[in-house]
Amino acid sequence: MIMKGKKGLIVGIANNKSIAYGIAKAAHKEGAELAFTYLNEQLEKRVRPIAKEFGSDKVYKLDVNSDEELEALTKSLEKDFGKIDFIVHSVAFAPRSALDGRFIDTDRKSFDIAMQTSVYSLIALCHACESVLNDNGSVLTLTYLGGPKYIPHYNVMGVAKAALESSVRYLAVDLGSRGIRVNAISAGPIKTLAASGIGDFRAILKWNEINSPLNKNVTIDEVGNSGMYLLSDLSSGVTGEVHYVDAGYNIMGMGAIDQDENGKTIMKWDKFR
Ligand code: 0WD
Repeated sequence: MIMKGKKGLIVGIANNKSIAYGIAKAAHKEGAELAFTYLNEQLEKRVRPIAKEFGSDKVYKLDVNSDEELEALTKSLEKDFGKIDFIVHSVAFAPRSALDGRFIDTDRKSFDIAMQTSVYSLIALCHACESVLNDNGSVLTLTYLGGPKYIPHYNVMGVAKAALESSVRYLAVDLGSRGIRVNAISAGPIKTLAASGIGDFRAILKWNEINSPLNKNVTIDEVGNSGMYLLSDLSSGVTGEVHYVDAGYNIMGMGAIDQDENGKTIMKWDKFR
């Protein structure tokens, strides 16, 4: 029980397919006490039963774009949950229209929305929670390979993830003097509500499965288990990192090679066409 005695805040559960749900599940299994947030009333109906599943009645409304709600959250947290040891930030959004077509056509408003919700939200959350976070705490966010590399359709969200990964490094320095660590997990593609907004997502999943060293896609449980390392004291010497949990896909410089029935060398992808 590596999280026994630790309290944490989980931001970004939409349903039980969410990556944040996988992390909450693993944290609960390892003995952590959890508090949750929901974006709106529609999602509250999903998040409350999930909190209950993990033995918690600490559920708060939070739109990460609202300074008022961030302030209210920290006040409520301190009052009825006390100081916390970790935060999971698992939030991203871009208008669907910006996740298709040419990146060059990204309009100013979509760019702002994507950056505010997917990047500034981490900074704002850390700033708001600074006073309720215990020394030697841990902050974890979720990113994707579309930040450092080109991924079809990821567009403005790729730029947002690059900025998020950079923010992780700057926040790691600011909070490092109190022993608070800030890291990201770069997860492989997983079918969630947010992912359904990305064009050709099924093809992306298949491509990753075929071309990753482990020949599979990762699950939210695998991301959750890896998250336990970064949230727990096991990683007390690790901060500012982007840790890949993607079945190894990011190490590949070229798609995997295979052989057809005649022993001829082909791209593994060709077998699935
Ligand atoms: O393939 C994937 N699914 C990957 C996701 C691969 C690598 C990284 N990620 C990242 C996402 O970019 C995101 O940062 O993981 C994080 C979590 O995404 P998810 O678990 O894939 O998606 P989902 O279950 O939809 O949870 C994201 C939630 C929102 O869901 P919806 O679908 O309603 O947008 O983020 C929350 C919301 O619950 N959210 C907000 N929370 C507070 N304030 C806001 C907001 N303004 N906007 C979205």
